Amino acid sequence: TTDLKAAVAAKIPEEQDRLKAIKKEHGGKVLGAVTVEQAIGGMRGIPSMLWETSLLDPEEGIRFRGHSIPDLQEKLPKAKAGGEPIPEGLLWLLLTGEVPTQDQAKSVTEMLRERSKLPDHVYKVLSDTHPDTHPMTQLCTAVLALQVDSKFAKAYSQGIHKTKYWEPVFEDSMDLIAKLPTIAATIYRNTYKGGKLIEDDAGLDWGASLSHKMGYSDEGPLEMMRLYQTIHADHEGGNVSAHATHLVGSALSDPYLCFAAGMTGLAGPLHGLANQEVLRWLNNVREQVGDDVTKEQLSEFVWATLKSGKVVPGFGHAVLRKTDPRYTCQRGFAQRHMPDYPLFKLVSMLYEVVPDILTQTGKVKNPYPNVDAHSGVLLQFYGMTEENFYTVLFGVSRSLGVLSQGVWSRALGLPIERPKSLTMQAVLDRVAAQE
Ligand code: NMX
Ligand code: MLT
Repeated sequence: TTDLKAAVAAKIPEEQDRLKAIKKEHGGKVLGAVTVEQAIGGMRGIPSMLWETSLLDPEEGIRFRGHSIPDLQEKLPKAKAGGEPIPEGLLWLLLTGEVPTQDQAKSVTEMLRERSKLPDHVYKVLSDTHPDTHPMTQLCTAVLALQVDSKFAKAYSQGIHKTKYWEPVFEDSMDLIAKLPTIAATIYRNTYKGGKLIEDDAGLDWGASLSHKMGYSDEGPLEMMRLYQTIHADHEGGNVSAHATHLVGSALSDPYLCFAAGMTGLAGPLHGLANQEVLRWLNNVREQVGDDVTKEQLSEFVWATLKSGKVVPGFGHAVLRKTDPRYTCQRGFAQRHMPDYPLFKLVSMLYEVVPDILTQTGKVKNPYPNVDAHSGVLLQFYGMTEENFYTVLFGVSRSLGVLSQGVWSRALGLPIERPKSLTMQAVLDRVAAQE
């Protein structure tokens, strides 16, 4: 079939049975003990939630439904031969577990295009926001404004049977994903281009049309945006944006409400806002030292950042312990398309300098670069210079992963999330009881 909803529907019974069997046969088995350090240390490493769309290995990085990023660059359908994958193909993969054919990916492009029109009131909400409102706040506002059209919220209020939840959740998720490029481009044009919007090009795929509506329609930025939107889509379930979306969804809040929650988390500087922070940091280097910076000057700059009690943005990771394959993928793109670009050279030099310094601090668990260290270089090269907008691009992509999982969470009947919290005294009491 080329019908995405039908393809998902066909998978649901076997996955429901699989989960039932896992619960029945292994429900009482232990996945891992929880230490005091984990409970007070951001729950790092505690295996405590289901997330079907992707899985991360600390050394190797992310796999989407079992596929690594290089693997997907090869296998996913493309807009042009030998080019970058289109994110619609990834959406099919995330939702069904199967790499789509060219026709299946094309049908997703068409399905999203049919749903892409933004209601007038959302344009109005966006044009009425205070001009200094951060683009991520505007994104959350627009998503919440769309919630009035939630098919799940309506169906729930009309008493939908729980076995059918996934269907309106699927519909809302596709509606929202379809509209996000227009929302993002509208935010961009309102904030930086005097509100002059750009007519869509009906021949373009979902990722490319985002770039086009922002005002960048050459082949270079279109291909870059397809890749960007593919690789930022998902990073298993425990990262702040995915977990927030999942948590809020577990209360049966509809996809608009869940996604807005995820995006308020993505807007934090230790998470998605790091791509903005990286650019600011790079611009500071260039302002203070110039473009011909030496490794020694760069080292001094890194140390100064650390000594002033700040993090080096774009480096480190809560779970990865090697260079992020999303970084490597973007570096490959830069090597192919902009090898002599000064900003790329600066970022490459940072790769040689920062890991050593972070290792010398003796406390940073992963001294290597993450996805955010490199994305700004690609965007700057194609003229998208407004770094405060970068996290919105990350957020549009993240919708693919977190909303796909949201469909599966409802299809599998996952319950409301409610972990146990403890006071410090309760921690001490539990420890004492074991001694
Ligand atoms: N620069 C300076 N210090 C760092 C860095 C860094 N890049 N990374 C970790 N540390 C510090 C960290 O602040 C902590 O210090 P303290 O004990 O004084 O509180 C110590 O090293 C141990 O932290 P880790 O266990 O290595 O890292 P954690 O899991 O707590 O945090 C990040 C992970 C990603 C929040 C952290 O590495 C960081 O702040 N990186 C910079 C911001 C960034 O690039 N975020 C983007 C992540 C990817 N994304 O898009 O979400
Ligand atoms: C992400 O893409 O969500 C980030 O790398 C953060 C994470 O996985 O913790």
